[in-house]
Amino acid sequence: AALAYGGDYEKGLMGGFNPMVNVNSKDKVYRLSMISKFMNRTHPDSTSVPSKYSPLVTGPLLVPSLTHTASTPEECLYKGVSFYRMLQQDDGGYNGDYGGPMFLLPGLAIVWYVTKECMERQGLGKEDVMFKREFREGGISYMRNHQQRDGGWGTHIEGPSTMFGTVMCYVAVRIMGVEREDEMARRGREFIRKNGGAGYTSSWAKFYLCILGLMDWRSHNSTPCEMFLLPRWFPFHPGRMWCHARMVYLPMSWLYCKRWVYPYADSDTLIKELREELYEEKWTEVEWGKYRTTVADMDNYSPVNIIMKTAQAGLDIYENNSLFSPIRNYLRSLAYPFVEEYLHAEDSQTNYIDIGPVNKVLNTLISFALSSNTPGPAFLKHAARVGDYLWVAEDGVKMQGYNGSQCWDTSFLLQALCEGGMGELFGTTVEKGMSFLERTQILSTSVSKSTAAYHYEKPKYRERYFRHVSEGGWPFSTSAHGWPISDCTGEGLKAVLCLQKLDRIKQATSEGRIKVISTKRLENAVNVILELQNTDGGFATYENNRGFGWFEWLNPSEVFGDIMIDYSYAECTMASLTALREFHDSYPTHRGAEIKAAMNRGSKFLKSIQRPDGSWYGSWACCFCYGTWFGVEGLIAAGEDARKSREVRRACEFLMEKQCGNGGWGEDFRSCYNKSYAETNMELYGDEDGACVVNTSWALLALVKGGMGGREEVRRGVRYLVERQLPSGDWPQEGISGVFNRSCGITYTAYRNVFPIWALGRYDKWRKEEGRGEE
Ligand code: LAN
Repeated sequence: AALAYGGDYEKGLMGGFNPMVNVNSKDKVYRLSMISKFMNRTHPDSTSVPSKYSPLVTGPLLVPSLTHTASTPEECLYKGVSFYRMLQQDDGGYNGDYGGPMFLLPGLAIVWYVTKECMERQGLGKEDVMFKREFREGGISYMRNHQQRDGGWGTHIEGPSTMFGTVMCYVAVRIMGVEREDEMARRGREFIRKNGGAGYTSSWAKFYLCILGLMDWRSHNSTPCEMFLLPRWFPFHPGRMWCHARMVYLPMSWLYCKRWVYPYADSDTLIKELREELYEEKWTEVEWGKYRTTVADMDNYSPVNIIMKTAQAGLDIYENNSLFSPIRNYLRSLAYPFVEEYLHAEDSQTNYIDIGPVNKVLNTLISFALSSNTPGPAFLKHAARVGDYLWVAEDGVKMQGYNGSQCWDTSFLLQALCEGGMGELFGTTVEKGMSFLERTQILSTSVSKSTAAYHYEKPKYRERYFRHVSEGGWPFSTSAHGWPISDCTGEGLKAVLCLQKLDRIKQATSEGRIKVISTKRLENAVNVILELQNTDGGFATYENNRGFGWFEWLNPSEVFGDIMIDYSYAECTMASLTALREFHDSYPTHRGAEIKAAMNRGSKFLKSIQRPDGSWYGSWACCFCYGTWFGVEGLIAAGEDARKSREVRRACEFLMEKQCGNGGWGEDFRSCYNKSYAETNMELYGDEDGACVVNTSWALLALVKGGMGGREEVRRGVRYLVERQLPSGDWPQEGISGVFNRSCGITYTAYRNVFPIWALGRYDKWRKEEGRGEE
């Protein structure tokens, strides 16, 4: 069974396993059954791999060994690639499990429920167009697997229970069909009631409760859509916010201002039951106004600032005092048309995928509401792309944090292969990868004039919908998604630049098997990057930083930190700088002076955010090992001499100091949360010494780059990677690697393959250049 549009079922199963609280015991069984799926697959490259490296090669079959483990780093490297290339998709990209957050599937379930009930009650058919029964059943298993011992659910799979996670998941399992007396439901309900009832959940969960008719809109803070009427120069304009915050604010403001509620809530028995289950007090006696400001401590990662609290109190009067209704109604009548047009623009620019999983489900609901609560054409287009976000894995069906990490993972792997000198050997893999990157670059001129991409790239529309230039950029996932990102563009560009030097790729392009990526297209990519540099010299994610630090005082989310503006990040800065450097080396005449100036400013920025202990904070993965790798790589690309640089030395010293007893590196998720280095929490994950392969690889990448290849620390780190490799050539999936908004973990299953391969490849190259033998 194909898992809809995002990927295929078999590969879904390969997606990787997250060691979370309840499912550990099944790990081994799943791994073996996954590998067996590949036993009969012939890979076109098999014959070119020296059999020395694939001990079980028989005839044209390359089969990962289930018993043999690598003994040298080089063998380990080839085994790692031999395994991982089998997971390449037919389109040349990679796809992996991108789950982690627990609050996403519930959003989908809630929108599915209200739309399906409306359709059914109006006699419009029962068909579950947006969320099929098999997936819902898988979703229930997912919830069962991730329920914690205390009965709650976390905000993400490895976090402790929060009211946010619990209320969302509880409501989700009930509406997906779990009975009130089911053990999981009973325990979940107890957790909620013990913590004061659903009124103490955080604002996003309250939002969904209001939609379902499980909470009165009085309990939700004002989310005025009038904000979009403000003039562009206004210091606090939604167009200045981080695009993810803006794109969630947009549908939320529409639904809030309309006070949209599931129209059959009052006559729905399940809703009536839930109204009893979620609160301590009787539903009819709840004083809704009081819940507007309540939130459980466990959810309150970034408490709402006093300034925002005051603003919210003022807005509460504006929303509920009849004195203001004429002006409110007037302003809203002006704002709705633009908000609706903007929602539509986002849908069509992204082919109904939308920038992320939250606005995806809210926009879907609005498309339904806008066609008088019936499944109109826009709703059906939305429904058709729900599958892009779903993933079938060992722990159940989940909604992913994005429509995948395809482009990002593929760019890393390809760079790793090139750097490790394996590009020619694994020719089919790189050829398919190159073709994927070619098709994934965001273009507006080569697509049909009738498509949204062509239309919206015009400056007039970009301006209108607060979009940055897209043409030439690379996205994180697919070109259909279409939002370019600084570092994804950087990594994509670097991958293309190194691939283009390979004979195999030259041959494939000259024979017409893959399309040429013209110099113009590379220049466009550089243009996207240069345009994205902030005035502080750093690079943010999708757009320039358009706001101010004080926007964070207005962060209403409670559960997330640093979400209001697009900040400059170490990671985005490094990827942009290294890409500019590589490009400049190959094409020195194109905007040469500007590129040099950009690199200088970028380098200064990186130095300015290096911490006194030599490390960099990583915002998008866990945590200081990740950030420090980016810092080192970025500085060196921007011209720092690894051997002489004080900054690079300090960074390397930081890393070496953090090495664990067994030679690996590891770090706890609390590093991200608390912004200070935390050793692995051994009770939860990691091996006996708290190290894991992903962090070890980042540390090794930084150290070898930083000129420490000959150090004992590096040799031991490499040894660690060899020892941790599984007989198949895969590495174990360990603790959650990714993070966003400081507090939410997100799984990157590709990291356990891509980064060990890259680190070993870099080490191997260094070793050969130094003329050293295998240890
Ligand atoms: C991502 C995924 C990719 C990631 C990198 C490219 C790795 C990073 O270097 C820059 C930031 C970026 C683009 C990023 C930002 C935040 C995202 C989009 C995510 C972590 C994927 C999911 C997350 C998004 C905000 C989740 C939806 C939840 C909300 C709170 C809106």
